[in-house]
Amino acid sequence: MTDTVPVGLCRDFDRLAATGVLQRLAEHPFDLTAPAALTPERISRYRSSAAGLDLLYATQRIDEATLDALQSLADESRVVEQFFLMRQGAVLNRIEGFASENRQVLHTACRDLFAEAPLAPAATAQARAELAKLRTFLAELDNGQLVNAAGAPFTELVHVGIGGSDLGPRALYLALAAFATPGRRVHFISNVDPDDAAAVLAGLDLSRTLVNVVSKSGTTLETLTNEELVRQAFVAAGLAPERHFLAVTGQGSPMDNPARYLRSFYMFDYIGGRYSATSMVGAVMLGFALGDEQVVEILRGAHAMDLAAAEPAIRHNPALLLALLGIWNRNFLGCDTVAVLPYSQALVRFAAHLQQLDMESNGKSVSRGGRELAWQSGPVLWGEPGTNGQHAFYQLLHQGTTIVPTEFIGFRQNQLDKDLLLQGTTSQEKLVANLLAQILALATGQPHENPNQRFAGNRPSALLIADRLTPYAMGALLALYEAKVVFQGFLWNINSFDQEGVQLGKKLANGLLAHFSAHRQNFLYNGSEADPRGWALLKAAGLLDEHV
Ligand code: G6Q
Repeated sequence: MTDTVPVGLCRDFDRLAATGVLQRLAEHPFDLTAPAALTPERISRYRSSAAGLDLLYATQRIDEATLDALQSLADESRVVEQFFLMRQGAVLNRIEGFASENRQVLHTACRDLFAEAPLAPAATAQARAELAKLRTFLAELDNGQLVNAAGAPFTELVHVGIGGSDLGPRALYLALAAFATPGRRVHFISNVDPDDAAAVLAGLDLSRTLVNVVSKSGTTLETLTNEELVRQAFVAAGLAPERHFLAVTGQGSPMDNPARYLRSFYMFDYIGGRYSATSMVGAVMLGFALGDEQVVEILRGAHAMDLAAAEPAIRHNPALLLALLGIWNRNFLGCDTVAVLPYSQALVRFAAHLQQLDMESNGKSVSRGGRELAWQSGPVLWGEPGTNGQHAFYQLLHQGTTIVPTEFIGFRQNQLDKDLLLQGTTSQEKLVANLLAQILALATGQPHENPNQRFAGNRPSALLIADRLTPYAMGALLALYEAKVVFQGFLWNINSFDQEGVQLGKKLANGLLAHFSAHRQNFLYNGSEADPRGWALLKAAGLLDEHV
């Protein structure tokens, strides 16, 4: 099935009846600082669960009337129906009436592997075939069939990619490094800054190193440059790159050249970069580090959340509920940013992944109908692990003039079995006590006669909590945020799957590079004629010799 989504489903946000209701409710949002606001009954009732994750949302500025209106908003925009059409393979990556991408959006097909009747059978068959290739490759590494020229096993893997080909995979690896196979290490090169590659390569035994080059397009400047840099390091060490380099790319891309690689894996047009962590883009590196069973666990967790996202009742669909609470805070309470604060050191790069996922998807100014938006779309998303953040920027969260809604992430147990009992409590207990204390402090505030010690409260937050950060839980968490972003895009009636906003900078960078190379070849080149502003900037920044 490759239908487009019926235009009738793409309703503009400002034309939905529920937006008017929500605007009226937002004149008097629920007051979390009122003495009887945060009752035990409210705290236990405002909880929604799926795939082993609980969403606690009593500390949002909502009541039953708000939730009912948010339900109407979801019903009116038929977001769950659109999500289902997406999973079936509808062409959602497009702008009606204008030249645009025109693609299906099928990252969910990578984890529909477990369904008896997958919703997009052709895409899931391709995902199955790639997973089977990966399993064969990993088995050959494990049983010693695939070794280096000296007969020694590969112990290191350098993952080379950028943007969607780096952030999600890297966040997942760091989140799950506690489950890594002993003796295997993963390193990442993404930035075209040569110091990034140099720092990674320093001290690596290249003879035992695999290099996983990941680029869907096979044309990305940073990745191709870094691949070449690393290839040259192998050649200089007397090693044959084709015995060490792996490729993950789109079929038919310039990188689709199996003779240059030990193995080639594919990802497909219908999976966007920032949604690709559960395709081969993440799976090859994660399979090397964690083994294929853990990769399957990640996919299982993600699949469970994809299924849960099909629930139309918002109170029973955490991904949709989180999306709607975000819209309440953004469009009706006027909050410009959202902070994601994981109380788990392993999630150190998760906010960086979500920055891309959310802001590249929903940082848009035109609707799917090509109309300039008359409403706000995606907020600025940022975050850092707690408790570190508490000792840094939480001052602003509690007492700043900007209200920042927060999404806390926590776990009941830590990943490893090491902990310390000190002064009657474990470190894990200290961590979660701090998390819950922040939630209460932000919501209820603290009156004080000294204005400098006053906390206004009414700062909304939500908590996502699971038992332990396992591969399954990580898959569920990743898919929850993917679904949240997609739901918000549907609600705002924007295309969450293109990224035209990154093109202009790329084009101008290529123009500036032309100055450098022409300048290198011909000392008399006068670039000011070709591009006076770029030329002037290069000179003002001291990047070209003054006398040229
Ligand atoms: C993500 C974007 C972008 C992309 C990178 C890398 O959704 O499309 O971040 O992932 O530009 O692209 P390649 O994988 O094609 O190298």
